[in-house]
Amino acid sequence: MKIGTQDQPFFPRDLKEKFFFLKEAGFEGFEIDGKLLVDHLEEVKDAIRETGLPITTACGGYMGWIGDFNEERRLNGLAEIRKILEALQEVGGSGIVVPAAWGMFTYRLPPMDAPRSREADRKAVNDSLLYLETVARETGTTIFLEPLNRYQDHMINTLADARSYIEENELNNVKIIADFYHMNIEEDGISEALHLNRDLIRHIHLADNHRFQPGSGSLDFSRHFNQLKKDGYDGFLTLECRVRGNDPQAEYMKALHYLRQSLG
Ligand code: LER
Ligand code: MN
Repeated sequence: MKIGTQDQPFFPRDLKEKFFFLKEAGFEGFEIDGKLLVDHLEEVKDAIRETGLPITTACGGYMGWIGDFNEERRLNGLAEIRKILEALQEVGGSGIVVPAAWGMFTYRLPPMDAPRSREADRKAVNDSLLYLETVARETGTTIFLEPLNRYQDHMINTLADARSYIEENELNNVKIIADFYHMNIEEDGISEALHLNRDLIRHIHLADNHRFQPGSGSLDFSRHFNQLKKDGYDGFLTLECRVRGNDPQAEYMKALHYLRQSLG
């Protein structure tokens, strides 16, 4: 298993400097914002060539969720995701991380009445995934479908939810991304859910129980990594977390060290 990271405010802003910094820090891959990739494709290619640091995946950087309530926005999101997948193909990235939606609606906070039925939710997500399945096939990429916790999305919260869409539509280019932070809220057990869905998990996001840097909270990373090892997971573990402490950069390096130790 390799360790990657998303961007952080304390990384250099300049793209090439960012890549050199990440390489030097010991990260093995970078999960890039989709818009940053599309808008700076040539610069990203140069940075990969000069540092050898790969782009693993993209996350975000498009307007309109695959399960958007607004049809025009949903279709716009799909068109932008297509562009991101085409760019990923050019840089050798494996695919894009997509939730059903993020911050659009939750059943758990007022007003609690959804503006659309569960059947219509499902149809929107199904339609989007069937379309993205063909784009992923054409571009040799993968759609990593991401369950989010109940406060961030009302449609796909557990790995089992994500699996049900993949199975119902017989999708081959849509897989599951397991995010430890969301799993800690939604799953009965992180290791157990990882094991049950081992055939579909192809990407992982890491944060501790409170979404701060791994090692600062209560998750048992060694235990979950051992489970992944036993199940033959050989994909990326990508840091997606907030950072607290007086010196965020030093805390982040501490978290990377902690993860390497937990990997054994
Ligand atoms: C949002 O909480 C999240 O986990 C991101 O990966 C969004 O896809
Ligand atoms: Mn995530």
